[in-house]
Amino acid sequence: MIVSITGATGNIAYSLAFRVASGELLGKDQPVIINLVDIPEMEAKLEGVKMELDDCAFPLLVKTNTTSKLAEGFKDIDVALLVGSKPRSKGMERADLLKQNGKIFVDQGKALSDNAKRSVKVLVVGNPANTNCLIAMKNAKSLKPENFNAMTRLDHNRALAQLSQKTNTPVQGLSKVAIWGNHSGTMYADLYNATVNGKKALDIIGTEFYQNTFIPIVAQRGAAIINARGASSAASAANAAIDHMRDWVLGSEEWVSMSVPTDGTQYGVPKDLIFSFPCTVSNGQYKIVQGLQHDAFAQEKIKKTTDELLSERKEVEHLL
Ligand code: NAX
Repeated sequence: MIVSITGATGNIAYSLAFRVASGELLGKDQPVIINLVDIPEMEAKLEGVKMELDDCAFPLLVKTNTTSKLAEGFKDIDVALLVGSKPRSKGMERADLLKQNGKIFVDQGKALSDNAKRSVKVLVVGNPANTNCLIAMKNAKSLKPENFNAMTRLDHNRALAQLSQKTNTPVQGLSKVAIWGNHSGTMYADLYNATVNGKKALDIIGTEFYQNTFIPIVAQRGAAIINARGASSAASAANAAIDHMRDWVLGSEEWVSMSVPTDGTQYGVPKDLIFSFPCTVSNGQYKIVQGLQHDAFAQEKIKKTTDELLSERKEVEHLL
């Protein structure tokens, strides 16, 4: 299988590429070709990443290609991990970031449409991930919306980790955690159905702690990492990208949070957004978990994150 990684000389890719090559993404018996894609100024550095991948002598790594041409980087690929984007510079407004990065995803959507396999699975990691994903999807005229996801798995994993620590329970004892909405501070980390060794999580941690401590910790975790490490999440983001794509390809009966295209029929969320829901996956197809109830607190949270996604979409309407 051919896996393309954009932003391949960046921090996340420096962890991601090596884990893809070692078989952690597609399985320990699946040979892979990796296409490392970045902008022309990064070509020399791309070669350096390739040299290090070569030097690992990964048995499953058939070949590594480096390129700054999207048509080459996306030719016949099975998996696209779209990590590359511009970081927000000093004084830059979020709207400017949306517009600048939005343009990148117009070109990438078109190039995927023209070059990738029809069955390609595309995961957008580069921020603002949900809206970038919408732009890529809308510009990939010959692919289906279902080919496109954005990443909220890092938020999902952060919620699992916090619940694990609070209840002193290993992660494998936890189930049915969900992230709804946007990969941003407005995301809704939902524990209403979550269980800890089969018992209701909320009965153990209490609603007060859940609403006033747990939710803000998960929502602000990215900023806390930057404060502590002096750099944004990289290895944990790469790990989440591996988790998301591995489950999408190989399946998951356990709920996993995936930002997927909406069609207007799911939990009252408007059509044409990329919105995170709890999902299960089988045969390479994700399915949104159906029939969940939302109380007034949950409804308000979901409305807030939906409104944010609608306002982001408005900012980039001309790119869709
Ligand atoms: P870096 O700044 O280290 O790397 C970004 C890379 O993208 C650079 O190599 C740059 O040359 C490349 N790039 C820029 N424009 C490109 C283009 N048009 N085509 C291909 N490559 C291009 O950032 P890094 O720490 O790796 O983070 C990458 C992205 O992930 C950022 O947008 C970041 O905000 C986002 N994140 C998303 C997360 C999520 O959960 N969805 C969490 C982690 C991370 O914050």
